Amino acid sequence: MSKSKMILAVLASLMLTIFAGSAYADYALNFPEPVAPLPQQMYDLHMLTTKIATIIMIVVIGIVAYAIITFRKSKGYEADQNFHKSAFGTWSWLLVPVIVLGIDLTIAGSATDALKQVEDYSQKADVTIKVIGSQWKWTYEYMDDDIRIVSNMLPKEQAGDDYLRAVDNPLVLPTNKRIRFLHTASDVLHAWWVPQIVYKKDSIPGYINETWTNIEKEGTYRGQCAEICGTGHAFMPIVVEAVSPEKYEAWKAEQLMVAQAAAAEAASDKVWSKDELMGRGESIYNTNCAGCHQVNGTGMPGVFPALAGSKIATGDIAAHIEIVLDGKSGTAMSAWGAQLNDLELAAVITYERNAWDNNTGDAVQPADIKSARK
Ligand code: HEC
Ligand SMILES: [Cu+2]
Repeated sequence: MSKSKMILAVLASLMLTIFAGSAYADYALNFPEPVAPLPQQMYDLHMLTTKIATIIMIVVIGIVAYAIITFRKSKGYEADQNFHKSAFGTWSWLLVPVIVLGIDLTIAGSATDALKQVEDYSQKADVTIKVIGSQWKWTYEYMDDDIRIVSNMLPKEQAGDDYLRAVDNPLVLPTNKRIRFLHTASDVLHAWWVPQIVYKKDSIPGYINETWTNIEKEGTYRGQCAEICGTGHAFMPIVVEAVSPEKYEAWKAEQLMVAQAAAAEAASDKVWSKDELMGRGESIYNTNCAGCHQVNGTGMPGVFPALAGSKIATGDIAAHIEIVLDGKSGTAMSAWGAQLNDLELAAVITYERNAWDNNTGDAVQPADIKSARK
């Protein structure tokens, strides 16, 4: 192939990649279209500034190109020593800053309104969600209802084409309601970022940031953590499922029913077999604990202790229950007593005491947890 043919082929394949349509929809050139009024306003601002910047770029490059060609030395051009005395030379010093200021104020005018809305907390929210970032998952607490969702990235085998974008439990939200997000984190800085539905603010441990939205269209909206938060930063995607208020109410009722059934089950005096507890404990462990202690229980040397062969996980049961219930203040090990019910705690502790060759043979019962709670 000749050189020019090769360049043509490369160009053609580039064009194909850019314009090939649906297969490459995810690699669009611009931001995804917002589905809420305030993000839409921000998107429009972005388009306005991009257009202005493009026009300025074309004008400036045009003038520079014209000057390079017209006033070049090889043509014998001699610099005009009296340019500054001409009318244009005199007034352009005033004119250019005025034009620049005019453009700035045009942008600032629209931006001020958007900024004012970002900080507008005066309206009552219909739904309030506390969004907690942690290494490396998102937890959503529905403040008006007793619902709590832990959202983990799906492994490659389950996610397929949506690998790095799919989660086990999405955040479900109603459309056409004022939604208030309270952002915080349990360990390091994170940032919950779903540009189609809401603007971004940092999630900071011990501090609460607020954002709000009103989603106008049903659909699945994706995002990710937007603050480098450690080695698992790329593995905390976000999925928001926006549904009609009716569907939302139905979903909520179902969640509450499931939670109630789970609470009733945990409160019953049934004595569980070790195998039953192990079966439940594994998934609870993988969802809540493996982020730090790792799926195979090896932890991360110097940061998160290994549970495989750990003194606590193979020693005194009371001490094991205590650290899981109350956590260890000043470390990343949080108190799970408020987050998991008695059965879940019994199951996860039983799992830790028997998985990875810990083989203590212990089966911790919900009743043991209940009495340890005091
Ligand atoms: C955010 C990270 C993190 C998560 C998630 C986490 N832990 Fe821990 N865990 C730690 C750290 C750090 C320690 C060490 C605390 C210390 O310094 O004593 C620890 C210690 C422990 C210990 C004592 C181990 C030993 O030998 O010292 C047990 C048992 C334990 N965690 C169980 C759990 C269980 C059960 C879960 C899930 C319900 C869990 N952890 C989730 C960070 C975590
Ligand atoms: Cu993060």
